Amino acid sequence: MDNMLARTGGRPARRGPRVALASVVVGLSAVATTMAMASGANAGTTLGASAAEKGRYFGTAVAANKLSDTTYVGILNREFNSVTPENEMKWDATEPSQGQFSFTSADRIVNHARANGMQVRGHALAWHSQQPGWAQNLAGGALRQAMLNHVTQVATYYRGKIHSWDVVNEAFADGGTGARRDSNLQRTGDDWIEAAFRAARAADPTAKLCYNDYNTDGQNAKSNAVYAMVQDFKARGVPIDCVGFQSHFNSASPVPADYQANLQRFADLGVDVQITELDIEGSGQTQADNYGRVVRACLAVARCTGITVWGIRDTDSWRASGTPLLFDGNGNKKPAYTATLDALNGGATPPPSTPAPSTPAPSTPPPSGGCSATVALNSWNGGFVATVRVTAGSSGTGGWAVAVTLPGGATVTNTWSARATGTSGAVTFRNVEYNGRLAAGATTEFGFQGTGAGPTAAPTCTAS
Ligand code: G2I
Repeated sequence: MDNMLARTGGRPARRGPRVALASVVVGLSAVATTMAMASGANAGTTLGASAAEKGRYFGTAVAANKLSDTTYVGILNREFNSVTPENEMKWDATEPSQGQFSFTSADRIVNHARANGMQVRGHALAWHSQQPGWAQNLAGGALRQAMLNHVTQVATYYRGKIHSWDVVNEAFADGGTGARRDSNLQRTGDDWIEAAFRAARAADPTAKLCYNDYNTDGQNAKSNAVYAMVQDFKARGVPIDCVGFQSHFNSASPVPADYQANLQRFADLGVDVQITELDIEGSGQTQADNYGRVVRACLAVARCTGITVWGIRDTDSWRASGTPLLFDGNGNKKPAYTATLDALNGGATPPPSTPAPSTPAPSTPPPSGGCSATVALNSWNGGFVATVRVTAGSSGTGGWAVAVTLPGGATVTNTWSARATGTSGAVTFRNVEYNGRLAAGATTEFGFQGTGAGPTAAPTCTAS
């Protein structure tokens, strides 16, 4: 980790496949420029650098329309190494009309992040709130298909650029019941959450997939229900990698006494935990002490991989009157800032080491000789994403070709981790430079997206 941090200028190196690594490389020259211009941007003197020394990220929610505010951007670039678009990736922003996607505002944030070596948390793919009007008016199968298409399209568009996605946001009810929140999505069936996670994994196998919620920060009926869901998902192989704890605190909803224990019990289920929307209303030393507690709790949990505050200056907050953030309206550091930085620079804890997400290993044994391929299909009305797993036989492969037959009317529009010959009918996908050579029994994945119906016949694989 030390080497990686040195190479990334104190920012946490991204784990994961080539696509992700390329983004860090792209970001490096810009990071160097930024850091040369910034004063005091050394490890231990900014939130991001200090968190990186502990193997974590420190992020903030960002609003695209503030990226022209020089004070705002100055603090953002100096202090943070992760961003979450505050509203720009929500359903109403990204698909204002059904099937018409709009990524302009979200792209401004993603491009700023990548140019400055920051990670991006995607927020949020499926949520009962901030739905476009057309989705609010849907129900049943039509809504389910629309939601899955939305998840697929947005996660595909940002494939390789997102560190973690809030796949499903706030799906459980408040109060003591532990029930699901009633919503149009919930009324499509209890399995809507796992369907969303499977679609997100198929669309972007490189992002960590999170469930995100509030009032789950301590042990209570709501967090117990989320815990049971995560436990069930892990047992059944539903792809989930992380749980986000929003951590919006004030006097009515203070930092719970069992905050750290609650993070730990989720981590013990085999997921990362992240503090995703931290803000604490108050002022002075009391507020500072609370920030210190939250940061120390994260550092004490090995799989607590990062902290995001929900805005930069108090005036940027959704709860501005509660002055809940680390910088005042003029951009000056508050006591809460100092307490946060001190906590990040405090006691040593082992950095988290978590594997990159991966799809479950195939249950079938590797074929003898040659290679085999299986297709996982995520379809909606008018389109599909296919994820193809290639498994080398007993001789391994120097290269491979997978032949797929598409039904009439279907067209391949996008391919990743393979090169396609043809776009309709019989289409052959060949390995790219880095994934052709497979040891005996080893696997690799590629994917393609298309319009029309996806393939139904089994693909054939030829090794070379
Ligand atoms: O409510 C705080 C957060 C709770 N967890 C999920 C987060 O996504 C949520 O963020 C807030 C944003 O900070 C607000 O900025 O979500 C709100 C909506 O649920 C956002 O507020 C909206 C206003 O309601 C809209 O009127 C406004 O057009 O912000 C929009 C953009 O400024």
